[in-house]
Amino acid sequence: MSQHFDICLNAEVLLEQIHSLGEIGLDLQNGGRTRIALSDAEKAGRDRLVQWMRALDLDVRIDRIGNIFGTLRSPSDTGAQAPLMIGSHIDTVANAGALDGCYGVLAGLAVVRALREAGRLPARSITIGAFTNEEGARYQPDMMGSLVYAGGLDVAEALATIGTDGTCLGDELARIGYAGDLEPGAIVPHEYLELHIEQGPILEAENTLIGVVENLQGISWQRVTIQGSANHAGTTPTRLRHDAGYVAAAVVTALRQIACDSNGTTLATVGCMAFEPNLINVIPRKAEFTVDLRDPDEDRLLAAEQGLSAFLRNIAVAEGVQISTERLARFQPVTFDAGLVEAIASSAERLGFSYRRMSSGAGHDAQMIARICPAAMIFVPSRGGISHNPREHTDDDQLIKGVEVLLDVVIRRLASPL
Ligand code: HGY
Ligand code: MN
Ligand code: MN
Repeated sequence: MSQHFDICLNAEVLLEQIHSLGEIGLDLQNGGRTRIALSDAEKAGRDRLVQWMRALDLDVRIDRIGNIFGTLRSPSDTGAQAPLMIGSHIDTVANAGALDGCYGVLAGLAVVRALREAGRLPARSITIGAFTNEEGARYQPDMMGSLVYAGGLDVAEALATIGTDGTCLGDELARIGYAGDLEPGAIVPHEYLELHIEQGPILEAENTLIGVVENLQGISWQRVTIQGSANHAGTTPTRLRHDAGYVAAAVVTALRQIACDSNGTTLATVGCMAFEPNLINVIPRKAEFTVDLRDPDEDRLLAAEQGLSAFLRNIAVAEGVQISTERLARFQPVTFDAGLVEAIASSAERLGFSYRRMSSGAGHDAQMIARICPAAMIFVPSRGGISHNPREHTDDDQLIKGVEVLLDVVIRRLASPL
């Protein structure tokens, strides 16, 4: 229980809201929920969040890239005060768990609710943020809303993004009614906190409750297109083939080797792949696939990218195919604010919770907001290290304790609430 005895979390409402939001976009056939950015299901999730923000009497604003902000105004805020921001995202991948992103946004509401229910107002305004298109599944890059917000991507360019389904991001944002008027970045946070599930195996394996996230690894996303020649599967000798399918498979194997050669720090993933004409008896004339490379060290990430480029150059000549690449996202590793990191560790210590300092393998909005203000993250364990999967799970008491740490940090960062 939080040390601020008159300020208590309403755990019941927090868990109820996590469950309720998790019901939106349920996919009973494949499991989990799917609220891909700017889809009808995501709109429904947005509408529910705005409803909850309004029920807490927060000042709700939407910016031009659809980021949603709810602010609990401090009496000392005459309108120009930089708020303490708590944020994350509520869009999901396909067949996702209920916690990725949503936990952090609803934890922010829980912190504000605890102050409201204690009849307290913060010495500094608190803004809860839900950033657009964190997952980047339909429109790349990922963390797009927070990237625009932090000034890393021009809003007009982001709005013109064409999705994997051929839709225009700006049109979809307008269609779901979330093309706001607030200039991205108009609310400059004093500092930023993000509570998130670990989505990895470390905390559970070490039987540790709280992850004090010091840094976040670099991310490189690209789309690779291989142009070969279609031909008959039964009459074309191997030596005469320009087989885009074979080359794609060879690249996937080479990427695994690049990852293994890095002593495990570089991670390589080919998540999407399509062949044309995609018929059983035709040698593929075209293969298109995505490459996700990650490493905590920028030089090693660069080396992995260069290793891939060299492999593509060589195999294009060897197999007589044309290969082109398109960069989809590129973020360097980020180090979070030492003072905030220390505050999180102190709160975990004070509350008597086990904790350990760690890196984040996943990308998060915090890595973008860290460009414009001090930022840090808090993790809670993921059962089996599983995420981006309907089996994503964190025990209720772990979820609640994670928010207690967040509340403790917030109250101490805001000095004494009025
Ligand atoms: O890709 C990521 O790490 C995040 O889930 N968008
Ligand atoms: Mn997330
Ligand atoms: Mn995610």
